[in-house]
Amino acid sequence: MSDRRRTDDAFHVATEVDIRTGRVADAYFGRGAQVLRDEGKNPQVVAEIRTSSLPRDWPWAVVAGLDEVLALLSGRDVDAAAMGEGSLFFAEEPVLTITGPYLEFGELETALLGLLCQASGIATAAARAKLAADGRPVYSFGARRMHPAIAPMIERAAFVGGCDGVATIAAADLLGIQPIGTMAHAVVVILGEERAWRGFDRVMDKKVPRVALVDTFQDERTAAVAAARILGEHLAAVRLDTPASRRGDLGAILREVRWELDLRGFTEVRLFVSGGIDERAIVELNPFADAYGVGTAISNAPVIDFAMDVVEVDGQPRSKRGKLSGRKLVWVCPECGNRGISLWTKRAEHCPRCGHRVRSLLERWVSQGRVKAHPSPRTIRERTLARLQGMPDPFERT
Ligand code: PCP
Repeated sequence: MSDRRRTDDAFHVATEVDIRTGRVADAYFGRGAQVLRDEGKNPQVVAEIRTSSLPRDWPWAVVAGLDEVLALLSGRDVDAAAMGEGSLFFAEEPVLTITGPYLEFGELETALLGLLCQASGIATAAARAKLAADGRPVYSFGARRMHPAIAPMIERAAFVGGCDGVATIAAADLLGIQPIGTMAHAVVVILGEERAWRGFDRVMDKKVPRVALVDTFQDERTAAVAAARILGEHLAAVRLDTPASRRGDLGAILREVRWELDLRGFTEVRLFVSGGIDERAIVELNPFADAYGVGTAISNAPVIDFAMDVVEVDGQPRSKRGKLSGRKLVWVCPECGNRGISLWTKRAEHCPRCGHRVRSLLERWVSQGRVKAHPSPRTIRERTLARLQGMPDPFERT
C-alpha cells in the first residue's frame, strides 16, 4: 500500500496534486520513465491524441475537456496544438498534438486521455440531444448518475456540448449561470400536490420559473389542469417524469395534457419532460414537448476512445503498428467544408475539391508551457451550436 494513501479521506477521489504529479497515472508510465532515464534518453517527440473509431453510430463527436488538458500542461516545457473546445471532429483526426521532451509529459498520458475521453463523450451526447430537440431547450439532469466529485466537469461538458442549462449548483457557479431546477418527487410525496405547488410558488425567488411536477399521484392530465387552476398565470410549465410502469405511450399522454390545458385556456403552460429521455425519445416527443431534462443519456454517455501515440522521435516519423507516423494537421476548406489530414511537413495549402485555400483546425494553445487564454463556456457553447448547424441531421429527419 502506498505510504501516501490517505486513510482519512471520506471520498475516493484524486486531488489536483495527484493529477498534476502523475499519481493517477498508470504505474507503467512511471516504470517506462525509469528505464528511459536509466538509458539517458529523453528525446524530443510529437505525440498525437486521436481516436480510430467513435461510439455507437456517431458520425462525428465534439471535443471537450481541453481547458483541463491545457491546465495540466501549463508550466511544462511543451508546445501543444489542438482543436478548440467544442470543435466537431471525425475518427482518425488528431484533436491534440503535444511536442516536447517525452519525460516532460509522458507520465501524464492517463490524465490527459481521461480529461478528454469522458468530457468529449458527454459533450457529444449533449450536442446530439440538442440537435434532436430541434430548437427546444435541453437541460443536463444527470449529475446524480455519476460520482459527485466530477459533477461540475460533467455538467460543464454537457453545457459546452449544447445543453441550455445545468441542474447542480456547483456547475452553474462554474458556468456563471443559474441552475435549472423544478421540484423533486419527495416534496410532493410529503406535502401532497397542491401544498407542494403552492409552497414552491410562495417560497421560490421570483426569478425561478414555476414548474409543477404532475406525475406523482394521479393522471398527468388531471394534475396538470389542477396545477394550472391553482397557480394560474404563475405556472410556467408542468413536468412529466412519468415512471416507466405508467409510461406507455408518453407522446399520447403529452398530447392529452396539451389538449386538456389548451381546452381550458392554459395555452401558455409549457410541457417539460424528464426521466429516461434520450435522443430517440426527444425526436418522438417533439410534437408535444417544449423542453427536456436529460440525465443518464448525457452524463453516462459513452467515452470517446482516444489514444495518445508518439508519431515522431527526434524529428523522425515513427509510430507503432496501426498508427500513421509523422506529425499531422487537420485542414478544412472554409469554402466547401471539405476536410482532411496531411503531414505537417507537407501541409495541404488548397482544397483538392474546390481549390480554395484551406486552414488548419489545430491551433497552438501551449507554447513552452504558456497557455493561451481559453474562451468562456458560453462562447464555446455558442460555437458548438453554430458548428452543429452545418452538420447533416444524424436523425435523418426530412
Ligand atoms: C429523475 C429526476 C431526474 C431525471 C429523472 C433524470 O427522477 O427527475 O432529473 O432521469 P434520467 O437519468 O433517466 O434521464 P427521480 O429519480 O424520480 O428523481 P426525483 O424524485 O428527485 O424527481
